[in-house]
Amino acid sequence: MVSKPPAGDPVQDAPQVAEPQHAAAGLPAIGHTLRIAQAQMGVRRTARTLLKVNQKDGFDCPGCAWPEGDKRHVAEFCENGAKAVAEEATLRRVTPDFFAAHPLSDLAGRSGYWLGQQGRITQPMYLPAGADRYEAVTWERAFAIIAEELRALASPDEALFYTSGRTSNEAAFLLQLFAREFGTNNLPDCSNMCHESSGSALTETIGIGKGSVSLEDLHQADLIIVAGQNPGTNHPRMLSALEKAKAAGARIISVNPLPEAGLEKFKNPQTPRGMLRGAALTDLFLQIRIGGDQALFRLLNRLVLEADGAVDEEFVRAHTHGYEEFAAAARTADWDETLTATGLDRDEIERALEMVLASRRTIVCWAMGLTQHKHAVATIREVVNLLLLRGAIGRPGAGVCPVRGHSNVQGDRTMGIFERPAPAFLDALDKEFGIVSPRHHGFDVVRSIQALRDGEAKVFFAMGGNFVGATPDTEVTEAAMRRARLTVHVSTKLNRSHAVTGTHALILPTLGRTDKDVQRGGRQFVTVEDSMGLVHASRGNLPPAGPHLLSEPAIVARMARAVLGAASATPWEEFEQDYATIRDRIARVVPGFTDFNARLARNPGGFALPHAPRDERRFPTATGKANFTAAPVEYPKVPEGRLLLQTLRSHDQYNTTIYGLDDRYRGIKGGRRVVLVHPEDAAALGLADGAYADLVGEWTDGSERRAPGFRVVHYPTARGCAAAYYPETNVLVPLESTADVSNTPASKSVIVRLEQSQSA
Ligand SMILES: Nc1nc2c(c(=O)[nH]1)N[C@H]1C(S)=C(S)[C@@H](COP(=O)(O)OP(=O)(O)OC[C@H]3O[C@@H](n4cnc5c(=O)[nH]c(N)nc54)[C@H](O)[C@@H]3O)O[C@H]1N2
Ligand SMILES: Nc1nc2c(c(=O)[nH]1)N[C@H]1C(S)=C(S)[C@@H](COP(=O)(O)OP(=O)(O)OC[C@H]3O[C@@H](n4cnc5c(=O)[nH]c(N)nc54)[C@H](O)[C@@H]3O)O[C@H]1N2
Ligand SMILES: [Mo]
Repeated sequence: MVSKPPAGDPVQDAPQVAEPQHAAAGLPAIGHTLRIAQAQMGVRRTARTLLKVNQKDGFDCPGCAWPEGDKRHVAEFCENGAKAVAEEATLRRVTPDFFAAHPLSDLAGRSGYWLGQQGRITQPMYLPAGADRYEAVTWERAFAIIAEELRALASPDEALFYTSGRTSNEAAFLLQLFAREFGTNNLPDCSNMCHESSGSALTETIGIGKGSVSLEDLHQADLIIVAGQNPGTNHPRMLSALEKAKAAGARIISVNPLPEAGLEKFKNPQTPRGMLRGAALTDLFLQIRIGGDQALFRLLNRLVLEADGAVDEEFVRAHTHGYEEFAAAARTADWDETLTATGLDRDEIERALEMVLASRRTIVCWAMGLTQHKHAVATIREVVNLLLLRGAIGRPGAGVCPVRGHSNVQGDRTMGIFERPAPAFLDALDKEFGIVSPRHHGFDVVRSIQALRDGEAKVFFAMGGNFVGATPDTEVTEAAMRRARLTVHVSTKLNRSHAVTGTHALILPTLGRTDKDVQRGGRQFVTVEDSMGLVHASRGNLPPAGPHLLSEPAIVARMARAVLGAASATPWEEFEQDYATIRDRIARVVPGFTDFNARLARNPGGFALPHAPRDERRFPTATGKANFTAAPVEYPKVPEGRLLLQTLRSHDQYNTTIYGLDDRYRGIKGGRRVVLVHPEDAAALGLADGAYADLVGEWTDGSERRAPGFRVVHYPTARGCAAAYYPETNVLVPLESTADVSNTPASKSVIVRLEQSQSA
């Protein structure tokens, strides 16, 4: 039976709090999954859909970017992947009648949860200037509106083309081609808020902004350090890899301000033994203060330098650059300062060192806990320093493993979705299509918001995502978006960005991963690249959510024809009819994709892209070697009586898409406005468990930002730290608070004070 979407809104936010759990993904996870899936899809559709997730003839899970192993299980998905599928394959529909019943003012007052629960959008919708309701519009008219606005711009750089990481390789390639033919590199993407810091740090140090390990490497590792990541919720299938590594003798260190259930113990639902007993995963839990990681790794590096025979001298000599300068900086690492920065004790760091020294094959995995800080790039470079000292790159079972978020965020970047494209990429693109791409850099996410705010940008186009919901400084961002002339969203479901619009606005409904895609050239598939650089096909098998939907490649192709007209020699129509013709072009432009179509046909499971450091210990950096770096150690300094807040995901959401109100492993349900605080910090602030507080952000320029009415939860986080969910707390992150170099919003370190509030 399919349940109705929630009727009332604003959703009652009344958090109930129980003890946090200590194990993840056992039987309750599966029962929970089926209940959620059946409520959206019904029983038959649930069975038909879930069995196709991540199979060689099926579709790529729209959840995370974790790779599939070569031997697939019948059910190659996790609880949260099933939720992602159910969200998309839902039978609920948002039709023109829905928009007639809900004027913009009504939509703007709804929660993100309510908006998402209404179902799939079925027709193109237009909000004319001054109107209070979206009305149905034909595709032709929609593209004409876009063409008119884009052509009226004083410069192509007044347009912004955003991409969220679910977009396929084919659609992403077309979108960046269109933007460059049109004349701009303004291609901000969700990566700017996500792993940009990893890309920046890795490109500089090892020459390629991607991870260097495969699943097989994880299985062979001696030591896996998981820093700043919550895989039990955000990459549940990674737990199987950790379990396998452990069974083969690996040890695991987790570095996190929170004790995350998935890392403590894993009850594998795919093995009978795992389900019953569960495997303890973490050997050493370093409960670090938020932002203390650079200091931790710097001290570990000093200790490795001092330990007898611990440096892989042959590797350092043959493959690296900058060792002396780095070693001089590392030798100054100070114990006392490190203990202050990390909140750890000496014994814990010494135990970590022993494990590092005992391991020949070390992998460091990380996610948003490292990337979203002011000193994120410096932190990740310090991680690389450790691996270089130990020769742990380009050796089986060792390397860097930034664990990506969106299922194709890595592929979108490979396809050229980047505001700072490499000249060689543009040269190849220009040669293939006979165009002249602009060479000057475009705007990233934060610069795009500033450009809208300052009137420098006037048209905003989004290929997926929820730009105003996901970006920082919500009030500033929403005001900026309202200054746009035209906003266009290619979307599957409703979200906040459809309610905060420019002078006029379009919603263009599109096929999702699970939908069957048939074009004039027959049934199509698309391709994606996972977090480990494996490229494979994805084929939906469900009847599309409605007869009016267009695929993402079709939308870009038609928009391009409408905007560029006869001036474009690109065969947009052919691209729309047969995606294989897009792949032929990708093969000629993007390194590593030679014979793209033929290789896909030969390898149903996909193929691996080349990775010079991993494959041949070759480092394509400016120096031709892997670069050691020596930045000053930084960590957040928090004034007396303040806490350092991280904004993170609950177990029941996908970024701004809220699946439900049950953060099961942390024991919080029924509401999302909670702030997790250490009991002793809370006591010092006079805040009992269950008290309500406003979170007041304090920024260096003296400005304040407020998020009212959060229930205080006494929780075993690191001292001096607090945690609350994103996107409710995005209002607290100043637009100017970003990481050095990568310009990623520092969403994991916001200085806040807690003010007792009356509102519950
Ligand atoms: N179900 C589900 N899956 C998802 C997503 C989702 O929303 N839901 N989102 C997808 C996306 S786009 C992404 S990017 C990934 C995100 O995956 P994660 O990065 O795991 O997501 P967050 O919830 O932001 O968790 C950050 C983790 O880092 C820790 N942390 C915070 N600050 C620090 C610090 O200073 N140091 C250290 N060492 N740790 C810290 C937090 O306690 C938390 O465990 O997941 C992807 N997968
Ligand atoms: N405070 C704070 N802010 C953060 C973060 C944080 O940890 N803290 N994390 C950041 C990170 S890591 C990321 S990746 C960003 C996420 O930023 P986004 O990627 O912009 O946000 P999502 O919530 O993933 O986007 C959800 C919307 O995508 C649309 N959608 C879903 N599937 C498809 C599809 O197949 N095609 C199309 N066209 N549309 C689709 C639906 O309309 C849905 O409402 O948020 C960032 N913001
Ligand atoms: Mo992300």
